[in-house]
Amino acid sequence: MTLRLEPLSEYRQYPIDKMRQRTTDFLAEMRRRRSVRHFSSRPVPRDIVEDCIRVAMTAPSGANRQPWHFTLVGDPEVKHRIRVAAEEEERGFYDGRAPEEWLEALAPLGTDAHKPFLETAPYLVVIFAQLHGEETDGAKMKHYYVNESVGIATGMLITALHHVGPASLTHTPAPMRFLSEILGRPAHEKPYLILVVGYPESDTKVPVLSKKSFEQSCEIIDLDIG
Ligand code: IYR
Repeated sequence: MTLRLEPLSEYRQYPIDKMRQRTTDFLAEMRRRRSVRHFSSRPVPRDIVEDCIRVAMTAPSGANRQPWHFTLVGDPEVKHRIRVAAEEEERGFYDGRAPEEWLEALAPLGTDAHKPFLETAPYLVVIFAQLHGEETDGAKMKHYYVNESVGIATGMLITALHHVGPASLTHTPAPMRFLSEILGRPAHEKPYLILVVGYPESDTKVPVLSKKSFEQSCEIIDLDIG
């Protein structure tokens, strides 16, 4: 493939004060995001979730290979099968496989092996990471930085959904191979994460959690800092 260039015509710059207002607003908006574990069955319009997935698909990726696949599941019967299989794995995790230290780390989140939200939430976005792609002739196409690329796309999906309105929950039953079987995905696509999408149940409670301070998570190396 050869390099073809075009003008950066869609990029927008804002005056500094406008940028400040935008970061202030966006930070406040993102600080309102919470993972919820109790979902209402109230439907979310599918086109809205589809558009949020389209946002995720704009993510940067290794060599622009876009090594992801999204399966959007709204069919109650398929959600039921996913719930049954996930709860079986989760029981194995909570009743034996998980080390005590891990269970202690999870205690403040109040999670357990029951995953009713996999059925009650109107949509599950099941995200797969493609270990390689396919050329039009069926030959293998190499993918690069697969985990980084799919992680970035997933973060953009979570951000888009929050910006638009629905709540979401990242759910990672381990192991997740059952998702490939239920959803008929090929072996070279590794189940990456289930994003549960819907409205929170009314009066939903969330755990009291705090985020690290800016200084705990970010160091600045600049001329004006001692
Ligand atoms: N997959 C399990 C356990 C779990 C693990 C982590 I790390 C979490 O942040 C939350 C849950 C479950 O979904 O319950």
